Amino acid sequence: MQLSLAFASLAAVVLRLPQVSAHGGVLSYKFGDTTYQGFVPYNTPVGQSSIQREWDTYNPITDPTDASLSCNIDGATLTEQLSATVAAGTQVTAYWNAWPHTIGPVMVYMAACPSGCSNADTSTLEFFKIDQAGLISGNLVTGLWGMGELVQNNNSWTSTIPASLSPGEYMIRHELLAIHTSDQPQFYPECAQLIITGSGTSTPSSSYLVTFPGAYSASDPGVTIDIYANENETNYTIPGPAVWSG
Ligand SMILES: *[C@@H]1O[C@H](CO)[C@@H](O)[C@H](O)[C@H]1NC(C)=O
Ligand SMILES: *[C@@H]1O[C@H](CO)[C@@H](O)[C@H](O)[C@H]1NC(C)=O
Ligand SMILES: *[C@@H]1O[C@H](CO)[C@@H](O)[C@H](O)[C@H]1NC(C)=O
Ligand SMILES: [Cu+2]
Repeated sequence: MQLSLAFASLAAVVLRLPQVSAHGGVLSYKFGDTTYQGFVPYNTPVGQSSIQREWDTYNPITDPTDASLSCNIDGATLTEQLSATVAAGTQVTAYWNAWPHTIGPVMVYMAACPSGCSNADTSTLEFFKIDQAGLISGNLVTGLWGMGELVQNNNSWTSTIPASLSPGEYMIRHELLAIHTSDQPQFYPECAQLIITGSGTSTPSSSYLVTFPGAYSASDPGVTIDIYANENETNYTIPGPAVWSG
């Protein structure tokens, strides 16, 4: 009995490894000099405390209108949900697992949480983009992408929180969009909660604000794209709104 149970759990681990190694997500963050561990997926949320919202799988979301596109599956508030207190203007670095994909853009969004982030249904938040990198040089297939730069840079991405941003509670949302498969996009969104401090007074106007789902559609040129059929193209249109820099 004990032996067969051990075999069963071993089999479960072995079966899970391939999908785990093929994809992933943000495992930790650094704000200024302070490191915060993320939620640990594939583990129970019970007893976990993190600034990150819960996410349960390394697998991508492949539908640009998926209900979980805001903060991954399932984006829930932890019972011991933390928020990082960070001054506007601070650099934020997100660290992924050993990231397997190098083709596609990196996008970073924030959203104010008018009623507090821990109570927020993330699909109702109005996100604005603070950073992005698409096709940096070369062509769609052999060129350097934001995601390639992320891999070269220790599987990490560093952005700056706009210095003039008005203080308050915010969600920060990192997103990778892998487009190396010609049949479907792969979205990897990750959210964490922040309390922004400072004396800034700026907030983005409505033209910068989007919701997830809502911001993207399958007909966006940067979402549904066969890079191999257009291998010599050197232009790429990053989906979503323009970057708001404060
Ligand atoms: C590379 O990333 C890991 C986290 O994945 C971090 O612990 C380490 O400090 C980073 N190395 C450098 C040189 O930044
Ligand atoms: C890209 O350019 C190469 C060299 O000119 C050419 O052989 C190839 O057919 C082109 N690919 C496409 C999809 O047009
Ligand atoms: C690149 O530009 C062409 C011509 O303007 C356009 O048809 C195509 O959709 C663009 N590609 C992307 C990925 O935005
Ligand atoms: Cu993957």
